[in-house]
Amino acid sequence: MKKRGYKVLIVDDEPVTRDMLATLLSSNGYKCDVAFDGKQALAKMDSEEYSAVITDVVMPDMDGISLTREISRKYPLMPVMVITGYAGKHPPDEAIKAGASDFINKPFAAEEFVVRFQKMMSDQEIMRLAIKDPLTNIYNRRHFNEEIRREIDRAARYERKLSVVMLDIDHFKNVNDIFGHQAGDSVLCELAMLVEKHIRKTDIFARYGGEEFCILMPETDIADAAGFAEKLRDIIERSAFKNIEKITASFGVSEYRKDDDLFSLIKRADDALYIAKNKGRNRVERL
Ligand code: GH3
Ligand code: MG
Ligand code: MG
Repeated sequence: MKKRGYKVLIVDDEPVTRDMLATLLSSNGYKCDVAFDGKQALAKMDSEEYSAVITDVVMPDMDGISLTREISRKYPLMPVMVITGYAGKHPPDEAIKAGASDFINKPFAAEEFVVRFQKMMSDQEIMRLAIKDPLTNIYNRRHFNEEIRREIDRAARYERKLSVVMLDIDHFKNVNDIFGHQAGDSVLCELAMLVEKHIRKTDIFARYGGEEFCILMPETDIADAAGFAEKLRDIIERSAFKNIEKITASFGVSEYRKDDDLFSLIKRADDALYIAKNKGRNRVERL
């Protein structure tokens, strides 16, 4: 497995354990960073990207279980390994219930720790492959459909707003024909990054097909979703892309209605997109 660029955050108030873990992981090819408690760990995670977290349980300010709970809420894909030293006070299943991927009891053998850590990382990689699009590294259609089902249930049960924005690049075939498939691929990646920068943390953004993307917007009505789509349309039109300079995109927007299912909600966004294409592209339509 490729480890280059993998950075692990080690959270422990005891310098001895912290340094031991850092040495162990570094000698196995991982980059490491350290924090002395949960609060400092969360602050670091706000400004740095990590591939995994290893945390002790008993620490001042914020303990490892609370930290794990907070991480799984804020970063659902982050693998967390909890090092449990006081099995009596903190039963191991507490760590798993809080969202940890694995736990290991102190004291442990170095070899066991490394094997368990590597297993956790490869499980995480398999999970990532199942839900992410390999080109753009945003969610794939399968995961989007799972999320939309869940959000529809929530919108129905609690009578909440939910909208879908579908985006399709205009005349993308020309980009491939004129500049080549590789240039086309890099436009898809650049566009994904651009959109990701402008969505909310609670929005779900996915590559739905070739040059078609979907944004699921919980707690958003159709007027706000269409307003957001219009803003995005304008940003895309004004952005310079590598190699090809300009692209435009068309948008279709729909909002959850009582008795909608995944297919009917997406179909309205798709139909609206079709109208946007027919009316000349580079525009937003809603249905
Ligand atoms: P329209 O404005 O009607 O959407 O026109 P279009 O050319 O964008 O649409 P069309 O569906 O005719 O063509 C889509 C193109 O997207 C053709 C296909 O080769 C390209 N495409 C799909 N997936 C990828 C990909 O992963 N990489 C690249 N480079 N091109 C892709
Ligand atoms: Mg297109
Ligand atoms: Mg298309």
